Amino acid sequence: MATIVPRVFSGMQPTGNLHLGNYLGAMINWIHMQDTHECIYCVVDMHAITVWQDPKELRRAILDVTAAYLACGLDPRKSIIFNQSQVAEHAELAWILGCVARIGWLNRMTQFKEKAGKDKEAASVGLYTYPVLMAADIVGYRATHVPVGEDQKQHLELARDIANKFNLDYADAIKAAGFADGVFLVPPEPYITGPATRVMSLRDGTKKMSKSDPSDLSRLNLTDDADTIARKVRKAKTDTEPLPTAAEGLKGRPEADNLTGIYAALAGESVDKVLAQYGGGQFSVFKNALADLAVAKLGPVGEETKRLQADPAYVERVLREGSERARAIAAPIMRQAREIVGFIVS
Ligand code: AQP
Repeated sequence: MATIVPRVFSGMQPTGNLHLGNYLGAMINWIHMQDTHECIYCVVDMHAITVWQDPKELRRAILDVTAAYLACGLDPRKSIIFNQSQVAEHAELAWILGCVARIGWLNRMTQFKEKAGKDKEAASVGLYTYPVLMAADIVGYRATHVPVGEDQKQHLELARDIANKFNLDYADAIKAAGFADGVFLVPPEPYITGPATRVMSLRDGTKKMSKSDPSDLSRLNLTDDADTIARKVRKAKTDTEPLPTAAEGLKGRPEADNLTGIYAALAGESVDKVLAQYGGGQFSVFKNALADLAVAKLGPVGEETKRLQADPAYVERVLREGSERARAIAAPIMRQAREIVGFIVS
């Protein structure tokens, strides 16, 4: 009963087009882990509405993000692919975990501070408690590994703290339920690895590449066509110095650092190797090479995404079947959670 199965859970928000940061920071690991782990990949639509979304746009974005998942190489025969709102256990467990988490813990979340901006009183309660729902998403499947970008590290630490506190608060009930080691909720391990765990904006090397940046020039979307990719790379902000010949020369040069990191990640090479080839030369030469590389890597993903977007019935079926499989895992865990906290389960 208390066996812990190695299990991966992660998700992306349908708040716009997926971009190179989502791809290099998380997706690349998601794809590889399909062959070594049981994987559950979610389109986190409930997280999306922490900021108001137009309902028609949201519905389309859920299908678009799912199409992008499939186009990147997530395989519904290997992984469970579904959207969060179709599995009600996420919301139910989030309520219980919200009663375990402390306000002081949430007050320390830097992403809330960034997203809420100056007028925190006007932010939604959902935006504030978002990390609790994220914890429920993960621990509700007793997932052990969570592949994410660097920006999610703090939320993952919080998820571990919540799981540990739940296990302590309900230690006797957990043992009585048959979990001899006292671990009912499994503290998840963040899996933050790869050459580009934090991809920065093409317009400002100090800001994260993000779906919600108002400037489309700040990111490479997975659906951008070849001309658009080339134009965005050419327009990417750089400084006036030529590229250095070794990685240490990138210190204090955020834009050069970002672009060489992107090149290295896409080419599967080290930054030093990239600089050995392009260091000392003009940015324009390097940018042309980067544009060609990005078109070669992202072009096929964009084409396949568009093909799948034209077949919404198939994409909906993937989500429906994935939701059923996800529910089959989450429902018994939720039932145990209800019993452990003392609810009457009939
Ligand atoms: N710039 C990035 N570099 C590396 N990884 C990134 N991720 C996001 N941006 C970068 C990783 O992608 C996964 C999904 O992220 P998300 O959709 O849940 O939301 P987010 O982290 O808030 O990403 P965005 O693009 O910035 O969305 P908006 O603008 O809507 O807030 C996560 O694993 C994340 O780490």
